[in-house]
Amino acid sequence: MTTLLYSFRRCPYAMRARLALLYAAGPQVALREVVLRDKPDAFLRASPSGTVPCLVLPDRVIDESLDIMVWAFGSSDPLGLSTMPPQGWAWIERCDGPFKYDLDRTKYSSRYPDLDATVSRDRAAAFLQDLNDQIGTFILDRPSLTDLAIAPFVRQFAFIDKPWFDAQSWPQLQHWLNRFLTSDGFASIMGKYPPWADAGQSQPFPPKDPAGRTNAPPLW
Ligand SMILES: N[C@@H](CCC(=O)N[C@@H](CS)C(=O)NCC(=O)O)C(=O)O
Repeated sequence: MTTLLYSFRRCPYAMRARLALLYAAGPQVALREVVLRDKPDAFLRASPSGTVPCLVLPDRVIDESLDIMVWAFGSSDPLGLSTMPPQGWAWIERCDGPFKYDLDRTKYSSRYPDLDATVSRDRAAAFLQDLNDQIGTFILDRPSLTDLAIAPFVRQFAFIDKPWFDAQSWPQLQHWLNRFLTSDGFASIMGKYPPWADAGQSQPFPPKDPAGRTNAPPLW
């Protein structure tokens, strides 16, 4: 049985899983694009949480994006991205915990009528200020899984109000995000696939490059 990846193009958790599969440059998986408002039965049977990404291996299911990243780099890691100090995991924890909490309350403020969205945005901005101060070229002193795990969430925040994001004094962060958004890797993980329905066709992922290879592109 081939490995299946249930994914959703614009989900930042699914993006980080696809980035890890791309940069691990292991065997292709069969990607199934899920429509979240109409989840296929096979996905709901496979996924304990009903969330994407969800990786279905012959012997087990991995339902958490970070676990999928670790799994991908566990089998191959040509760029050494998963070799990183505990500091990297601490940044990811801040991103997935308090930053994502405030990001959601900034982006979907109408769902939280009792909260002041500017307070949420200010708290998210404090994290981004720290991240800006941390970034040289990458978050750690060399490219790592930390960049892949966090970039999709900074992207999500930035596009809530891109002119506002661009007007902040976060030059390292803005440059880092821009390099990510314009990279070959980002283009490779953002291909558009038709939604998968039960009994539909999966798509091989990562896509092959023009030379027919699935080599990892250089990091941004
Ligand atoms: N902890 C999970 C969270 C994944 C998650 O929340 N994904 C969202 C999409 S961005 C989802 O599938 N939500 C279910 C829904 O909208 O029904 C992970 O890291 O994989």
